[in-house]
Amino acid sequence: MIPKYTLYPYETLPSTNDMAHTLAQTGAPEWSVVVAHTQTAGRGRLNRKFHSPRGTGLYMSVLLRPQIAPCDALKITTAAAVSVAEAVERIFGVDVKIKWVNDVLVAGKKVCGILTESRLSGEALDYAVLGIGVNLATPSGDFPEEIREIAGAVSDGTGDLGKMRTQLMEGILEAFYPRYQNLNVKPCPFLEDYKARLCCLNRPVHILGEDGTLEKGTPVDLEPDFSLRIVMEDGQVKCLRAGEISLRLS
Ligand code: BT5
Repeated sequence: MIPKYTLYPYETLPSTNDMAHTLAQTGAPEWSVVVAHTQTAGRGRLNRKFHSPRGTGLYMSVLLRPQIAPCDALKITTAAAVSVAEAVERIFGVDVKIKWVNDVLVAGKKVCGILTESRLSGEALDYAVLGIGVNLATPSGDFPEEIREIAGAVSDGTGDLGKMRTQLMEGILEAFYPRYQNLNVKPCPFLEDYKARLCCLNRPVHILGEDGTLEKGTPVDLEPDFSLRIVMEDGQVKCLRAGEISLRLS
């Protein structure tokens, strides 16, 4: 089922996430959905840039007001990753994987990034903005040099990209809605779906720490809180949470 959403469409925005924060702070209800044809300051985690060229991407932010503990906010991102994967697979007929924790891959290339930003009111979660950027097609003139090796698209660019954008946006909302309603259910009902799509299990990876340290290890399992159980090169076993580290596939 698709949630009853209110669409805020824009031609150009600095960032759809910023606009969703503005809506949240002026009292907009959840399922307010901001989309833009292009973003001039689209961002990823740690203020990294998310390249958002006009016409070839879906850039959307969903305002949510979940009744969950702040420590469970990561589940919004993981539920969204599985939902994007499912919708892309259904609509474009391609095989979709997830690179822990928030990247969605097709043929080993990143086709989507997800950025969830939550705000607290005292100790409780006030609201969350779920930002999703999907490359529908490769931009004319290709991706910029710095991401050419890693970025990909969900389609070959033939067909009506405008129609695809709407179809994908609704497909993502439809797949996300039931998972969102079950965020408090334990054990997490979408953990196995997420794990089945993980591309990093049982293969060696580089682990980049927050402080810039680089270590090698092999992720062997996903814990119930979505942290990764990793056997480090020296045999030590560590459970690492998103935010503490990022992975580089070797
Ligand atoms: C992300 O961060 O991938 C989260 C991106 C979220 C973007 C959406 S678009 C709608 C909403 N509004 C926003 O302002 N943001 C959200 P992260 O895991 O930190 O990855 C960032 C890295 O991905 C960059 O440093 C590049 O290496 C790479 N990258 C940038 N643009 C890309 C693109 N279009 N496709 C694939 N990779 C990209």
